Amino acid sequence: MDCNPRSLLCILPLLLSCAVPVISVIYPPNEVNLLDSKASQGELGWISYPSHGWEEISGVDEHYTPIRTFQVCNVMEYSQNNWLRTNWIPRQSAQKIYVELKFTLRDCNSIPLVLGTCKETFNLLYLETDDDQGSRFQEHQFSKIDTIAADESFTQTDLGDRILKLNTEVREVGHMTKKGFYLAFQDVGACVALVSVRVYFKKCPYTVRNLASFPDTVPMDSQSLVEVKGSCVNHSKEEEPPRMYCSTEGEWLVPIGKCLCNPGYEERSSTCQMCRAGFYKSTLGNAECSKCPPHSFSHHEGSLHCGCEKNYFRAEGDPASMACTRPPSAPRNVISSINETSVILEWSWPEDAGGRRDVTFTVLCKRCRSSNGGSQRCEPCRSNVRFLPRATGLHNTTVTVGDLLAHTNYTFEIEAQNGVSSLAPKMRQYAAVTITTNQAAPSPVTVIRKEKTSRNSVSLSWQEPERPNGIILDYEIKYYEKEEQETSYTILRARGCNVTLSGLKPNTAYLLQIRARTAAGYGATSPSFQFETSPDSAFSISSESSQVVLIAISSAVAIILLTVLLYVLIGRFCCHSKSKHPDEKRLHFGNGHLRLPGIRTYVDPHTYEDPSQAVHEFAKELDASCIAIDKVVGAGEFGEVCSGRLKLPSKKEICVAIKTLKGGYTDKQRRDFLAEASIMGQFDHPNIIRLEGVVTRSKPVMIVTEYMENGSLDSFLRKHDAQFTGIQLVGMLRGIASGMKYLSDMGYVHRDLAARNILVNSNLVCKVSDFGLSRVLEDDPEAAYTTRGGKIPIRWTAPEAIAYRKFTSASDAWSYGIVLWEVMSYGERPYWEMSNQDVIKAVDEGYRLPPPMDCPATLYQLMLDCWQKERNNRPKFEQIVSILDKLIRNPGSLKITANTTSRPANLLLDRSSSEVPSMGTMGDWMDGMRTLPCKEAFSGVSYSSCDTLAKTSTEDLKKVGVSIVGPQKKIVSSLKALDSHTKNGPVPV
Ligand code: ACK
Repeated sequence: MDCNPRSLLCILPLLLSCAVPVISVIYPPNEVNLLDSKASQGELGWISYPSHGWEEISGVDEHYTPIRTFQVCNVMEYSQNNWLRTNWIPRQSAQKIYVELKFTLRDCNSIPLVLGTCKETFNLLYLETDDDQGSRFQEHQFSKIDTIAADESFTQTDLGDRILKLNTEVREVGHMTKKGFYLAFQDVGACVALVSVRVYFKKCPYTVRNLASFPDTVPMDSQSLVEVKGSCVNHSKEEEPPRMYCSTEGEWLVPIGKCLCNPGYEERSSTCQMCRAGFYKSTLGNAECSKCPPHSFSHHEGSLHCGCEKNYFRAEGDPASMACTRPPSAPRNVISSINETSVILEWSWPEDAGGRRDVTFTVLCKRCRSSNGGSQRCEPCRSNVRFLPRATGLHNTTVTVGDLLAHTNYTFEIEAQNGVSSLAPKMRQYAAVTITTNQAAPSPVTVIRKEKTSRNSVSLSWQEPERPNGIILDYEIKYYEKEEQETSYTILRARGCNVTLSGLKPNTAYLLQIRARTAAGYGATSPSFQFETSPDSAFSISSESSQVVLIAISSAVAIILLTVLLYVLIGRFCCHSKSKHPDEKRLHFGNGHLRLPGIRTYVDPHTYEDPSQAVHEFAKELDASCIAIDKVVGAGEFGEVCSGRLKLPSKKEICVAIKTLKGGYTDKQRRDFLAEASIMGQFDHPNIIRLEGVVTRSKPVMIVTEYMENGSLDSFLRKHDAQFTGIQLVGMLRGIASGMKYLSDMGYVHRDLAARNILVNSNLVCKVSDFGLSRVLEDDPEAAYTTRGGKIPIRWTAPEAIAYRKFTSASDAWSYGIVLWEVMSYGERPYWEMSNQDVIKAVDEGYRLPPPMDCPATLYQLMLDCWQKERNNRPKFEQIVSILDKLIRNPGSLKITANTTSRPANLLLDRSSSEVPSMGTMGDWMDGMRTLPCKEAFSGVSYSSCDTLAKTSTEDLKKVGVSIVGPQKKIVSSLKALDSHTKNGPVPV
């Protein structure tokens, strides 16, 4: 239809024939249509009254959607009253309805020839009914809603054309109560086209806010809001009751409260969705699902937490977000420092803490004993063992364990634990350390008894301390008058557990305390013990008391005399040690013996007030310009050891070894370093390393000694395994023994005699080296901490020196026995790889090193003699030199080798169970015989050859008076051995 504005009927804006795609109209979601004329493609069937008034025609809307429209344009006629009534519209839940009209309306001016009846409005009316009244129509039943006028009828184009304009008008119809209603359009003479009629009401549409769903809600027609309760969406829970208000305009307002997704669910598009595999959510909340932490997994959807991988665990309090963890590895580098009967254990943090920070340490104490079969039997330590700060739950990597038993083996198991250790008992690891406690001072005397009391004396006895921790050497008894309160007291010593105190005042109260002393020192003092002397009943002194007085007087005189004598001796001793001239230092308590004038003795440089004075007394100061250093040959604790040359004025250049003191030393280090020179400088013997001099006035500080081409004996022997003849070895040993004899004659105890401290020159001459004081041992890599923080080279040291630091020439003799073994085994490590603790134990239990391969029996016997437990039974160095001299003179005797069948499987020979026959030289053997009952019988008998002796039978021995079974057997077996060796002939030298 051509829409010419001049054409009367052109009131529709668009043409029906225009073929364009249909665009469906989307209404706002809060509007619910009750009627939409556009939605109907067919006839709407509305009633027109009169029938020539409103007419239904098809057309297109502004979107070219086919629509049904109504139009009326009876502008040429008078008295128009044309009604158009809709079908009955059910109200549904609406209280207020909206009517949206879209229409075009021609203004009367645009219509040519119009006769003055033309109108530009129409009326909108409604009728409420509870049911459809069909075609029944009565005008007066309708109520007017409004008169509808066009806002604009035409729009002026740029070209001056006027285009019909579509008007939209919306009217509300107030509180509806009936089930439905009709709308009516009354035309009173306008030219109008009703393009669309939409009737709707507003609602708050279904929505989900804060995971709560709110249903479609029809608002009230008044101004008040409708409060609506929400319900939590699936898999969610109310955190706070969700509510919202629905406004009259169909809008949701003020959401309050919310719901949260259940564990295992997360919020996705306003719903709670299951966590995907590999994710978890353990809590109620709107957080997203989290990825499984390390070492955990979730194979299923909706996991609340992730399971731990194999060998990984989660402790009870561990959050689900924490990685699964495992027990820590064992602590590392356990170090024990024994101090008497306590031990400080230190260790390093485990390599793997299992992924946790809550690592603590637990120390388990076990007391271990070796059973007869050699296996260890351990039992938990006594409950009174003290742990400082405690045994369990340690946060630091150290603990002090006290109140252990002395000389006892303990094993400590140190376990690192964390929060999951209890969940994996099989995975728990610990580090163990075995220690043997040292000596300890005795525990206090607790029981003291009064045996007898008189006026002037009292006899007391007491019980030995519960834990003597060694042999009690004596007791110190301290007593004083109670009234004097310790301002003056008397101290006595007693060897046994009783004492009589005399010279006491009658009728007086005394307090007394006792403490026991062992090699480890004094124990704690006993509690004070009070006693009273009897009252003085007579004025005269009884004969008994006069006797006591006499004894007391004579004792006092004797004590005074002794004190004076001692004072004189000690006074002289002190004067000498502090005097300047070495020759004057003649009186000394070297090696525990009073040394007599006329024998040169060693002077401890520490007895000098200024030890550096000692250096200059015993060592020559060299000018550094006389020394040329060639190369470094080794390293000592204080610095490098170099080889070089020394050229003194008017002397031949000689090769020297130069020990240097590295820079940055302390005063003490300098003193200790030079102490060696002070000691060495006092010696002058072919088997003691010779001191050439020292450099102290320039830097570096140096000690210059003769050069020993073959270096240390141990490495030298290892380099030349099995390359020497027996005689050569014995020659070396003789040299060492001779050097040691010299040292012991000087009163010097070496304390660290070992092959590594013997130097060998190009002529295979062995010289004792490495002197010093305590630092010799500190220096020695073999030295291990044992007693009171001191270091001792366990494998070389006599048991008494290990146990209570009794270092004497006799303990040096023990060490010599070990050197002997080292030499004969060409530098083998004594006791191989046994631990120090095991060595101490084994030696203590009587085991001794077995003879080295091919070791002459005589030498092995010498070793065993050096290793006598009783130190006084060990040979003196003088005797050792003499034995070796005799061997050298009679090399054939070296042919007899000691029994080696037990080597190496049964490495140690049980000396306690097997008597090793003495295989010394004939001379030694005869020397040995002197201690036997038959010594007189042998004297005067001349044994010119071994044959003669070998043929001696038990019977023969009986004839000469040897009737004791032991010695007879010993002699015969010795003879047999000698016989076999003489038959084999002498060893070629
Ligand atoms: O076994 P060696 O070569 O001999 O290595 C050590 C090193 O220095 C550290 O002590 C060597 N050494 C020590 N004193 C002397 C010396 N007087 N002559 C030659 N080498 C020596 C020792």
